Amino acid sequence: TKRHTKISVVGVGNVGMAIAQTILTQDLADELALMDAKPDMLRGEMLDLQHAAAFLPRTKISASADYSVTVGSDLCIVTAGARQIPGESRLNLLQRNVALLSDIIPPLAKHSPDSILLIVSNPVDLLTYVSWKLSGFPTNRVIGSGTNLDSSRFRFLIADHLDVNAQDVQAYIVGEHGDSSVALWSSISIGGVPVLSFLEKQQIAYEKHTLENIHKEVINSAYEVINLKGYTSWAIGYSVANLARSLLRDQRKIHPVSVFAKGFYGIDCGDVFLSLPAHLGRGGVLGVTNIHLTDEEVEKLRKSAETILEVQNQLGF
Ligand code: LAC
Repeated sequence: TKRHTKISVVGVGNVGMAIAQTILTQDLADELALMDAKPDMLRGEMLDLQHAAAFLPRTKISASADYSVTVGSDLCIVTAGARQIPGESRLNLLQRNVALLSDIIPPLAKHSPDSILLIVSNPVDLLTYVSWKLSGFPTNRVIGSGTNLDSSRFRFLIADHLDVNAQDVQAYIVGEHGDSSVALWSSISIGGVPVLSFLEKQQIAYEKHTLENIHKEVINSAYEVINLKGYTSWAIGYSVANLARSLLRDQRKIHPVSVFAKGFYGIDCGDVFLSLPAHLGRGGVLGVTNIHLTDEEVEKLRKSAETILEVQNQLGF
């Protein structure tokens, strides 16, 4: 018998609603609870989603500014927080959003003590660490959306460059969901064919800087979306629904997401959360995959961990 699943989305701005809509269209939960501090907008969003019931799989949709609406959730997705202003780095959002999550996480965890926390608010790696400390949950049940989205952008750009389907491009970006993220060139494959031999077979001119430019474009294009429309929403919405499916349907799929990284890939500099290729299932993080990294990639990943810890160590958690 299919297990009853409840997802709570805390923060129903553009990101939260993109996630909520994708959860409904992909039939990922029996119950969807929406939470935000603005009761009118919250009720408006709930009614607007409920009115689509005739076109969607049946999902009980509730909404309240009170945490009781989230009770007994299997997955709590947190998108609440200020968003980047054009040109602002994600790290700059930190103080505003640490204060907000300090109010949100304890009651949310109390109402759903067995849930998986999935943090989306930025800077996501630091806020996932803060959520871990505030919730008291074991590390396997505290995850940040991390570079699952960066990796999707990476796969899109590689696929576009090589005229193939992004779903056939296996490529990871790991580390900070931010400027110090690391593109794992050495493990990119197209339909299982390592990218360098794929390029040779297709007689596509290969320049190392071409691949490095694609990584830079992943970072810059996220800033560009914010500069052009003020926020990102659709890609993060699909990215988080993709994670929710793997978690709640126990898919045991590998995703690059922000996990408790100490002890993996030589990261021993502190209790840091950053994105690594992790197996996700009903128990949350089931394990971290050991893929081969070149010495250069290991060094960049270590630097990314240090970038996060430099800021994190000033937080006082
Ligand atoms: C982005 C936000 C989710 O990368 O950080 O679009």
